[in-house]
Amino acid sequence: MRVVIPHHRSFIEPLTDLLRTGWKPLAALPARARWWWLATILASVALAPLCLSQADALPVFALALSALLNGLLVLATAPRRNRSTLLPTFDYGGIATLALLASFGPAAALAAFIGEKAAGAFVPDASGQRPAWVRSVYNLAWGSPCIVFSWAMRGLAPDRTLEPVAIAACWWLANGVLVGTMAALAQRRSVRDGLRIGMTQEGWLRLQEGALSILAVVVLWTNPLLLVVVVLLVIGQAMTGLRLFREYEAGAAARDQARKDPLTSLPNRRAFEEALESRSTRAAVLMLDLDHFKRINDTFGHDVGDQVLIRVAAVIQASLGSLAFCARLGGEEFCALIADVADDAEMFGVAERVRLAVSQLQFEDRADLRVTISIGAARCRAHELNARAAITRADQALLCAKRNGRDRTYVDTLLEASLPLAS
Ligand code: GH3
Ligand code: MG
Ligand code: MG
Repeated sequence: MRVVIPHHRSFIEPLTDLLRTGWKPLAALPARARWWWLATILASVALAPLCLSQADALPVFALALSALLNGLLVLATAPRRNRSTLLPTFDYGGIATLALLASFGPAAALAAFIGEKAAGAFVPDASGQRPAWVRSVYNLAWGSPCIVFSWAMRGLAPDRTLEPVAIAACWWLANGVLVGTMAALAQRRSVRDGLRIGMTQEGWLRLQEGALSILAVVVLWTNPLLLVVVVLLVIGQAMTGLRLFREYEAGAAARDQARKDPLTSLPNRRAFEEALESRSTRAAVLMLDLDHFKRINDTFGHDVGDQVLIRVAAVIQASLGSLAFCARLGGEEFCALIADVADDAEMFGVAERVRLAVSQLQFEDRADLRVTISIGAARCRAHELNARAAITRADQALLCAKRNGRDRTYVDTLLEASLPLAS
């Protein structure tokens, strides 16, 4: 007799799911950004015991409490609607971390920081970029070395009142340098560029944090009753956060608009260029061009031409689904970046599916209107830094498809095999 063990979804499964899918955005980073990320994680792991050993005989429960309180603060202050919008405000350590660093030392600050990041990991992420938990680990990776560095530098201050100033200044510096370097590596910029970003854009946010924290700590030391001032400062920080993120939202909407083709609503060339930067190693590119589109315009008029473009865009998008990033490059040219393709045969199959779907398009009031497309397809190669080389090859394949009768798909490797001299 077979014993059937009922399958319970253990708590491990969501965790492994999370790890599997959560790794993807990291895997899409350029290699040197990944190495930097790994190095900072290792550094933070190595520095944590040092932090804890420096704790000024702080009771363990105070540590746990500060972490918990800070975590709860993040969850409580993030608004229920669109919580993720406010998340980054508290994502950067802020008053709690710095005040704790100045008053109780790195162990307390680290615990609070970890609590905040852990809480951040459970706030839903709507940005569509990295999952919140990856951002949390990411921030922990640079945050911990920053805390230790800042604490170690407190000796620069001539007296105890100025100590928090030294700590805050060093926190700001270390934060800016680390975040900027990471940003530069992730965006394939030079480290110098990254430092500039870190010290300006990122740095200003942290400078404000630092200034508020210094005030908070000094105020606490001079008169404990002035705790009210600290509370006001925290509220002020939250208001600044709200304003900042309204600006962020408006900026993000404007950015989205600048990356959208108004006619077909597909991403435009600019958005496509950006998507190319984060392609996977198994990506493929399709270049798609309508056949004799000029004739359609000339025969049926420009308005009908526009309708054809809209319908074709929708068909391309629908037949490729969420696995591909489709864009209108301009005119009657489209392009698709397919995330994961095993071999040329699979790529050809996908392209043919799109081509057939377009050729079956029906226009109710114009039975005589037939639309076809030609497609050039190429897969990215492991040694190529980005998908640009694949685009060039797909373009050449498209040209051959046009020359050889249109309404067909050509794959770049077939050209190379049959035309060894046409390099
Ligand atoms: P081929 O098969 O070789 O690609 O021929 P074609 O006629 O499709 O290509 P060609 O590049 O000669 O013509 C493209 C035409 O697309 C010319 C241009 O007027 C038209 N076009 C470009 N953008 C738009 C648009 O937004 N709307 C409309 N209706 N037509 C457009
Ligand atoms: Mg054309
Ligand atoms: Mg064209």
